[in-house]
Amino acid sequence: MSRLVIVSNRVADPRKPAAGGLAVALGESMKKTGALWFGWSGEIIEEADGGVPGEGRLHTEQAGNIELVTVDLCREDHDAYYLGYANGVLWPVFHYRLDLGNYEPGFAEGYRRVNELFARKLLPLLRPDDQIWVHDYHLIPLAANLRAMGCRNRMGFFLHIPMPPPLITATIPHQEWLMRTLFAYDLLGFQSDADLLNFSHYVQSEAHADVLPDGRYRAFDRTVQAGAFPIGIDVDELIRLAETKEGSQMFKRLREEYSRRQLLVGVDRLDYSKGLPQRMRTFRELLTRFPENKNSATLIQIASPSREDVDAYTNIRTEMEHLCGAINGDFGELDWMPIRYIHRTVARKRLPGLYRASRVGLVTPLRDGMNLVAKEYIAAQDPEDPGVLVLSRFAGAAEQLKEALLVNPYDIEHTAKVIQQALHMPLDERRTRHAALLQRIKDQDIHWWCRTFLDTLANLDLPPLLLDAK
Ligand code: ADQ
Repeated sequence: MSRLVIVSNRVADPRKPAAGGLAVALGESMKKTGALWFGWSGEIIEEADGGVPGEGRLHTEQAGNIELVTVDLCREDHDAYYLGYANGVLWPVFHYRLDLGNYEPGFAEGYRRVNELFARKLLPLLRPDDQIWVHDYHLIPLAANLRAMGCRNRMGFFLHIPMPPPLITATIPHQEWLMRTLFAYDLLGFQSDADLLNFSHYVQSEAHADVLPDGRYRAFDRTVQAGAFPIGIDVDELIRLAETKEGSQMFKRLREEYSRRQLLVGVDRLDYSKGLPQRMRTFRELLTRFPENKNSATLIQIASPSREDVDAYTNIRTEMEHLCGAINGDFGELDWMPIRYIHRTVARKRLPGLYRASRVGLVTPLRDGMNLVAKEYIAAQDPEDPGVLVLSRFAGAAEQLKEALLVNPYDIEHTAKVIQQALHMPLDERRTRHAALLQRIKDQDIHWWCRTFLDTLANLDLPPLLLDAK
């Protein structure tokens, strides 16, 4: 069995409680074969302390039979690669927010430099039969860099965020180069069929690729396989967490506190793609249009701080504070506040109890690759008395979770009506919808996702060729 090499912007010790679902799932695959996990150390070295562009010190740590290898970045590289091209250009554009892109000329150069640095540091650590799995928009050109240095290993890439339509992709500075580097991989994974279709349209219209009869794409003297591999969650772990002492205490406390009221929940990073201001306006519309919800419907919105040093994120915090303050001021009573807004990360073990106590889960991003909160909300419900998921049709999850109530989050009036429907849904219908949703997230859970992607990569019959990264 060949060793697995994971490359992602950040690296986590899968044995630590804060590791998160992805790290745990990858950890499981990695444990089987032994593995190397490579990424940025999280350290930024200032120029005054010896930080040099395109250079970085390596750190190695052993986590069982997984080797964690990380590299430092100097300030200039970090700002151009991470804050700049990755989160200031690719993130907004891939989420259809051309207005929020920050197209400074030096960003692409820094992004290339860091990908080249990653490749240079990783190459000597590779064994000939390693399988390499690269994750997300930070590292699109990594395979092309590795191939240019002579690497012939099998390489797969998974894009966690949406793939936009061709003309949106075309707005990205250096997009021809960026998209061409995708062809250095052997397998490309997307979250949904819609993303795969956008990729397919792009390569046919912009790269003049041939689609082979078996569905593979041929361009730039390379053939690449592409598919949709919707990421899942660890459903059993979520159910277990909901039923632990801590989970059930949280559930009981909230149910007692809100015994005469209806709870709604939202859990997100504070990111403009998550549609939070629209959600707050929709909640106001719910209270105005259906006044019976006053002194009853209560929204707990947890929004964890995120990327606060990227310019496009500065306004959203102020906007949220303003909206929540205004709604609470206009509708609140001495003994009731409509919105409990928490601008912090909540410990993972507390989320299942919160989800379970909430009659409605609000997952209403304007655009999202998948959205794991939607799946966590379903997994945490009591099957005898489940809550209702209100889900944006623009989340990748909507392709799978058809039994949720699907909404257009830009349409505040209609979404408010759907939330009202969710709050009054009869028990029978709630159970039927929940059972179907639960089955779906069980069938395609995080283990299924890891296994399916890696098996597909391992079984490809493709001798890797070389591609110039320049
Ligand atoms: P994210 O944009 O981070 O991920 P999401 O899929 O919702 O979005 O995952 C967030 C995770 O963090 C969930 O497990 C959630 O429980 C947790 N989380 C979020 N807010 C939290 C809070 N305030 N406190 C505690 N925990 C919180 C990217 C893509 C998604 C894609 C994932 C995985 O943008 O579309 O689903 O990767 O591929």
